[in-house]
Amino acid sequence: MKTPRAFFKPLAIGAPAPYRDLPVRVERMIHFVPPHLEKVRAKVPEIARGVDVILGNLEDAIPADAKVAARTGFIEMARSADFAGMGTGLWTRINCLNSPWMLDDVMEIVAAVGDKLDVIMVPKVEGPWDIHYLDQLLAQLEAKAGINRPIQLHAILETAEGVANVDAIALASPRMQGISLGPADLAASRAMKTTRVGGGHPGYRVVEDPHADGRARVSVQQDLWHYTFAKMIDACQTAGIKPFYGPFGDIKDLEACEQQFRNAFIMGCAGAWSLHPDQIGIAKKVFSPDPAEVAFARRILDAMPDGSGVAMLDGKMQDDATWKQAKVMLDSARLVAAKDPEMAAAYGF
Ligand code: 1VU
Ligand code: MG
Repeated sequence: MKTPRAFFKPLAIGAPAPYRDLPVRVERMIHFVPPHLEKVRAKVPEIARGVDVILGNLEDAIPADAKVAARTGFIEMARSADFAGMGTGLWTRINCLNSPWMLDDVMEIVAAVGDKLDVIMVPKVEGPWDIHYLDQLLAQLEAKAGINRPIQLHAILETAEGVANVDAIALASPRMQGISLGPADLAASRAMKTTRVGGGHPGYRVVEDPHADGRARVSVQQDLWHYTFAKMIDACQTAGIKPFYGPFGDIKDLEACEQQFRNAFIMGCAGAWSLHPDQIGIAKKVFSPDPAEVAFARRILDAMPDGSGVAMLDGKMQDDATWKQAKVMLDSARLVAAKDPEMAAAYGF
């Protein structure tokens, strides 16, 4: 383990100093695009205007014979627009560390467009050693390319071993920006008996006790992901990085997608992935605090100007702890409003 003083030292001569704090950014949706498809790539500058983050995916869902085309397509895509100028994050998801493509993904992309790249998403992270490896490699490549701000790392939590090590992954490097739950690979790694990408399962439920009169027993679907979310969110918030929900694969089931995203938002996540244009609006709506909740949060802050003491609002007790919750809500709304004029109007800012 590094000493506290060494933690923030650049890992290569000439590499930029690591961030002490996360850059302040709104990241309600990480929109996935397949960069080997010229038709989709052509739409990227337009799509980028309507999302918080655009991500060129190189890993799963890209056919093996299109891996190189996806990498060169991403480089083209990165050059196709001024993402920073429009306030949109530019990310890529590289292939996993034991694949034949990962090394060239990182080396070629950083050399070509490293100055435009905000975050590298790393799949199937098992432990802090995976992050340490990339931390060192990126420092060397940044130094070589003369990049003057660090490229951040985002881990996908999608193996049983990764979940067991999530605290150490979150704390592995000052490059860590956040962690996403990857429910599809995680299900396979855990030998869960599912064939879906995120969301609930009709077989995973609790049934009430039998009734004496024999009437039907109520049975309710439960949340398969609650334990993992809670563990991931605690790890991220302890480390001062951001937790995210990952993919929701039933593209046509917008209602279930919205519910999965909302569960993540309420539990503390900053955003989710959008795999299809139809999921962008859902993420925008869910991960922007609700104007009615923001209005109530303002009333709490107004009722307790110095954040201490006790007050009653609509029959509900408020004290220092609800003041802090209200502050989280209002700070988050202010961040969203600074980027999104429509939401700023809805909040009355
Ligand atoms: O109307 P057009 O034909 O011009 O456009 C189509 C389609 O090309 C476009 N579109 C997209 N544009 C930008 N970004 C996208 N992600 C995107 N997806 C689709 O929208 C128009 C309507 O599309 P559609 O409803 O006909 O949908 P398709 O059948 O064409 O595509 C559906 C899939 C799911 C295949 C497509 O959305 C996609 O490839 N999404 C990304 C998938 C991905 O990145 N998967 C990996 C992450 S999830 C993971 O790793 C764990 C499982
Ligand atoms: Mg995966």
